[in-house]
Amino acid sequence: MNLEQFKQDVLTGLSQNPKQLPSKYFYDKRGDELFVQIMNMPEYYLTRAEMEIFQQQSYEIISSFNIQKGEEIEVVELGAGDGTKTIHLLFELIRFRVTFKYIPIDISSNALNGLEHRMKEEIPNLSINTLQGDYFQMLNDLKKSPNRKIILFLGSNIGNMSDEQAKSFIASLSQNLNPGDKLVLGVDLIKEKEIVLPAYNDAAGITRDFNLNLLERINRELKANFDLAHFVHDPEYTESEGIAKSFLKSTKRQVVKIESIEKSFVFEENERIHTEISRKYNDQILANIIGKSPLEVQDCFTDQKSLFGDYIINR
Ligand code: AVI
Repeated sequence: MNLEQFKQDVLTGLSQNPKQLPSKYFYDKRGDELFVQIMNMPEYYLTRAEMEIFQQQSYEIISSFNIQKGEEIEVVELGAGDGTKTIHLLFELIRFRVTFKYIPIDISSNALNGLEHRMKEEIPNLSINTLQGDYFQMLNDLKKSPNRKIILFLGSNIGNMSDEQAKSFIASLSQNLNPGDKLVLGVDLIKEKEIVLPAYNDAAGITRDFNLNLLERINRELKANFDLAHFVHDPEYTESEGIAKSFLKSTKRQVVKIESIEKSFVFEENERIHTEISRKYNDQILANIIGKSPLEVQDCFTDQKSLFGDYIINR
């Protein structure tokens, strides 16, 4: 993590009206641990729903790739994760005697080492090539390989981007793919508030701690004095918009000092910092994000309750 960038982003975000902070800073060591706990909360249906798709429909997903006899492919995963969904797909490729290489890309070498270790335990002969660095840089290098690529971008990670960011992400991604390559894009589907909101406001308070941990991180790394007793987790969701939003709300008028950027910020009573968006998708929203890029939707696999979707997208 680049400390200067962190300072700059906090300064810019808290100087705006309304105040905001980038959600990518949730993920320090404690944030990673809390996110693992969130994924196990009964209210957080996303991970289980996508897991069900990979457990039950990996055969159909692979069939949608149209792999020719004798063809060698590369399965490239953006954002390493723990591989527990991907492994079902890899098992199925092995069952069908497809020759493939698994290439997880992540900015964290720690995450990649853990993943490689676990995958090799499950599949000792796995041909795995971990790549540490920027997604697009790495994809650009991979573009030279003659083998067709299946890109996995799972877990609703695209949901934490604004629509503008998602559009430019998809445009950059498509520039780094060759015709015939495919993208498996995992997205949370738009549904009623009664299901979505509790996923971002679990009864055990793990998501609250996850959100507040951002202030703790700023306190520690940027020498600030946020008083966590006077900020509360304040999530919201409207089905018509399809975006869950998380805020931290100041429960009183207070002044917070951030030493390392030599700045103080006033928070009015009930003033909020916007910390995260979690965009939910449907076919129209995805079509808008793909826009005029040379990608097109081929198929969508959903879990039995249609909570989550894994879109198969062609370059
Ligand atoms: C990582 N990302 C897809 C999660 C989500 O659902 O937006 C992050 C998260 N934030 C709160 N709970 C989970």
